[in-house]
Amino acid sequence: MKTDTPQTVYLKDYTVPAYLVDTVDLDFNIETGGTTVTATLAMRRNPAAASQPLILDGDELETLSVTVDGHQVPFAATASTLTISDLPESFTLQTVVRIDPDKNTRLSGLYRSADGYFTQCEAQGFRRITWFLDRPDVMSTYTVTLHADQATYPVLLANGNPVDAGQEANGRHWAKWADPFKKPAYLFAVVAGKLDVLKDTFKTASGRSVQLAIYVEPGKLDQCPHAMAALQKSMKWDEERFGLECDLDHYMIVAVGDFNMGAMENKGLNIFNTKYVLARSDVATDVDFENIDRVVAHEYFHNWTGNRVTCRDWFQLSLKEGLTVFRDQEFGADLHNRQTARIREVRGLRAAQFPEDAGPMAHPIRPASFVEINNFYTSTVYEKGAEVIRMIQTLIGRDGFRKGMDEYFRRHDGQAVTCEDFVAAMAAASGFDFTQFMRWYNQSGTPHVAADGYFDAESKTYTLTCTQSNTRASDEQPYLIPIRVALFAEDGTLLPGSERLLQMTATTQSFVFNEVSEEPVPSLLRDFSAPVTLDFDYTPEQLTLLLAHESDLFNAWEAGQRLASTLILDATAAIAAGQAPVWPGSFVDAARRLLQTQAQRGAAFVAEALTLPGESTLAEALDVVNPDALHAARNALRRHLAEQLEGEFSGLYAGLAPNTAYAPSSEQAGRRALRNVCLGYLLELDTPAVRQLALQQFRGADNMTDQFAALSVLANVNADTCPERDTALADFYARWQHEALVVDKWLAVQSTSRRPDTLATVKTLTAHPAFDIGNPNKVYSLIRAFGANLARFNAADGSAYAFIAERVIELHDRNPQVASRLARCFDRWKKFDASRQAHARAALESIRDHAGLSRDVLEVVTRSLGG
Ligand code: B3K
Ligand code: ZN
Repeated sequence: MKTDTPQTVYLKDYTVPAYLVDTVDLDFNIETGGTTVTATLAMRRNPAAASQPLILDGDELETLSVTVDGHQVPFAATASTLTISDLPESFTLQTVVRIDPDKNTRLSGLYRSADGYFTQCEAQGFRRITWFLDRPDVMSTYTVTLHADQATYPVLLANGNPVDAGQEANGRHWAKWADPFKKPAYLFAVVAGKLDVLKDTFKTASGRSVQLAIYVEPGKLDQCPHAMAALQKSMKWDEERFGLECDLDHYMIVAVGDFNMGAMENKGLNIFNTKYVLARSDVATDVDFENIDRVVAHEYFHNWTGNRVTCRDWFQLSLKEGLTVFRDQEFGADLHNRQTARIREVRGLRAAQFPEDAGPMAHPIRPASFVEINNFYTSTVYEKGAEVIRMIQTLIGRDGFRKGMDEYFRRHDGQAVTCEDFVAAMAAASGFDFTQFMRWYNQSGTPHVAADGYFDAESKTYTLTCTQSNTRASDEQPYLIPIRVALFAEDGTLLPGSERLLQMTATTQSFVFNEVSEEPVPSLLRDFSAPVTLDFDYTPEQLTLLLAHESDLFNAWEAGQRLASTLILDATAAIAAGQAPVWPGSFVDAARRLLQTQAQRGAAFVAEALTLPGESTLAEALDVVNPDALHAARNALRRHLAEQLEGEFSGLYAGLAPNTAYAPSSEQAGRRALRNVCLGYLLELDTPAVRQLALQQFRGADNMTDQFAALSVLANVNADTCPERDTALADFYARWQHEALVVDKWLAVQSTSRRPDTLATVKTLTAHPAFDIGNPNKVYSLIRAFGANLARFNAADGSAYAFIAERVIELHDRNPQVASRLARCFDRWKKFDASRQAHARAALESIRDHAGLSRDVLEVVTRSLGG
């Protein structure tokens, strides 16, 4: 919808709905040129609300008829509301509307994709299908009938159970579905298409049999088994860990290539981006396989955390999202490798959520206001939200948390509730006082903790003093911060009895450790026990000790990241001042020792520990970022390590060569990850021999992980001519041009390249037949990924800012949600020098001043410009 004047919605203004909808009966007549939707709603006045007219939500609906109890009634319609006054206490409202899913480029509501029609209703897409009270606290029981041409759309699906089906005149057919569970409209879904299906079953703990089905584009059935196995594993895991059983007879997943986000948890009829369903070892990487496990689990877990208990209003989004991300993280940790999973979660949080929390779109995990709710499906609501849930578990223990979950469902099954309701159940089950903890829901910004240690040899005490500050607003209240700590002796042994969970509640607080006979090395925030930044004045020797000896592998990794960050940031300053960076030998020695711990600590861990902090994470530590110097500094350290450890990297590369047939197991994935990290370092040397080595791996690989890793390192080769690079890119496209998800990888590997000519390449690729601005995956792979390429997006001449701004304008009306995500590339523009800021401001203003800007983009751009 074009902007009227975008309204801000406030949490504090919440009121209960004026009317309730007990049952919904929908009839879809899908025809070429338009779909007619007849909605029959059994409604009644909400006894809890004051008497007022009925105001229904709609968007781009052509209204054909409105009747109440079978009679035409007067109504007042605007583009987004339909108002009916003087209604009885209870009544049947019937509306008939026409919609045009073939022209629905926003992919919200009912829309067309290659193989048929699909829906996306969260957050407010249902109103693009029919007039409704489109808010999550209106829950109803649905029956749905679909009519369509049988040959073109043989598969007709809706939520719930199939109850009837039949033929109609003119080669058409129909199917009727009934969902026994009450649900909010955002969980509604239908599909009409020509799709292949993989079927299986799951037997629940109580012995019921659930029919499972995964629907995909014809010809893709051999890419479904991994997702099916993931679904079965998720169902089992939720029974074991949380005692939660699947409540459905039918659980369907439908994969679609045009989808705005990852997947959607519609009751019994999940709709997924193909990216999180399709996998086969030659087309999907280890990371893809793991992501599919996580996303399939995530949507399945929503069946309880989101669907059975849903959100009262959209401000409570983290109630279901933070909790469900935490659940999928735990599932992933149990299924794969707990410690590297944690490392990757934190890496992701630092790369995306910390910058968000420090930028113009910062918001608490429960925002207090929004203009467009789709702008708040953020890494703060999701990933920081999951960290907040994790802290609850840390504070009350795993058993306490499980009891709290039981209590939550005992109290709220079938309801639409708030974050307070969730925390109250946790409090009731554990006896823990969460009053102060609730600030995590209401304050934004990443808290900072400064820690200082004092050892008193005489009293054998070690006093740790911590001071917290909120980086955004000094007038905000201190948080309850759980800080997991252990103390280490100089020889690297853990001091007995020193492992503690500190609960920091004051702005400044001291914690005393007794019976400490030597000055210890504190290991702070073990397992990343709170989403904060933490400083302690470590010496490089202390960090080296933790990297080598800390048994909490997260903090061992963290020590390495701290060492590397300091070096890179110092080198950035040196390079900016025209000096050469200096690298201490001790760092190389530490890296060398790290390589030797592969057998004990696992290849996956070593791979993570050898991966330097990313540029966007490093940039957050700087007041003014010189992106070129930062980029040069990080790469210089990589090259230095490669030069010093060439023998080790080559040896490990050879030693880790595949010795069994490919399987996406975490053990094998760890070996591949480390081997490919070695390859990456070797390519820093950019000799003819290492280029050949990469090309050999590219050609010889029997799996996408190794093939793509080789392609990625070649795509970074900076030399003007690099035949290996050109060959690999060309061969890859020639081989995979018909696999859309692999083409996405091909686009992303070029848009994220370090090469200085990347913008030119990206521009050229926008005209390539492989690119389609109407497909979100393509836009994310080529354009948005480029926007996250710190050095290239922040080119000094502002050319990349202008390019992204043009793409945002090109997309804002066609697909506001995707355009708005693209506009977020500008989030950190104020971190750069005045000249870059001037270019970025001009680009943002060019978007803002575009006539009729969608409110999604307008909200992001206005906030970015500081309005
Ligand atoms: N709940 C959906 C996200 C919907 C996004 C709407 N803009 C997917 C998920 O979190 O599981
Ligand atoms: Zn979710």
